[in-house]
Amino acid sequence: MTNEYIPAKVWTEDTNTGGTWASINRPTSGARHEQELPVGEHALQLYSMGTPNGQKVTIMLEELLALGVTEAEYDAYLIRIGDGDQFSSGFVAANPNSKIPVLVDHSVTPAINVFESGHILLYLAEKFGQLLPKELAQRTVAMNWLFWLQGSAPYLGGGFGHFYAYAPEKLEYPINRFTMEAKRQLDLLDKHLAENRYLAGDEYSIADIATWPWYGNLVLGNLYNAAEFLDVERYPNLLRWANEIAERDTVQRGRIVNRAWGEEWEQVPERHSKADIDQVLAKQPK
Ligand SMILES: N[C@@H](CCC(=O)N[C@@H](CS)C(=O)NCC(=O)O)C(=O)O
Repeated sequence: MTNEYIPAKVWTEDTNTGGTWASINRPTSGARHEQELPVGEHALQLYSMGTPNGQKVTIMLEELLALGVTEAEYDAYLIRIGDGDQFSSGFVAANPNSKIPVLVDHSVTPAINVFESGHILLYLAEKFGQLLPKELAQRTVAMNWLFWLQGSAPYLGGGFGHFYAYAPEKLEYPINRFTMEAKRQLDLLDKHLAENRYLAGDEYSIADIATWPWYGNLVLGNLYNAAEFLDVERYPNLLRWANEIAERDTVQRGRIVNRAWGEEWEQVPERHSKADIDQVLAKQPK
């Protein structure tokens, strides 16, 4: 391996790295343009995009609705991160970190802004008393895996996925480094799921809802087109779990919200009522 790059004494912004996300990246935070966020009729307002981090929250909201929690009705607005919508003054006021998803809860005054997808899941689980085991030991297992996911997925997305799928050049060193870590994570999940139906044992929880959009989608071939490269057949327990969760009606509904790419029957850019998803799913070939 050769390396002709010698870092400058001080890094400056004029370095153009190229690649899919280069045009929106800057080394500063804060709003870049003035624009308020739209607000719909429901108490819960979600500003997101159907990436794995976005899917976590829309799957959670669909799970809550399926459990009969009518207060979980929500409006979901599409934030086009490639166009820089996350840098509007309205979005930054709700989430100064400028990353989807962000949830605004208008059921209380003043409204509460909730950012970080793992925290949004916990906020909703606690608010509605659902999808988080009540008993301390099992709740702790669920929280272990929820925190694990939040800490681990960036190695999969920002590490493996970035260098395998998005970087302008295929670079051997980072692809090897992050493939090693991604496969270690897959092996860890596979071993845990050999002994457990769900991440927190026998109870489906926010730990599964956080993890499926990343590792479930990955092994099912829905993320980075990397299932063959990662030889996912080596993780049968993880595949069993991924397939079982993929079959849930709630997951099939939640995964297509705030999505504006792919097949016609998997695109619900905005969601304001149950019918918005029903109409799109009805187009799916039988
Ligand atoms: N730790 C955050 C990560 C959120 C995140 O990385 N969101 C990405 C899309 S998946 C994003 O908004 N990227 C836009 C940008 O980086 O400007 C969470 O879990 O909510």
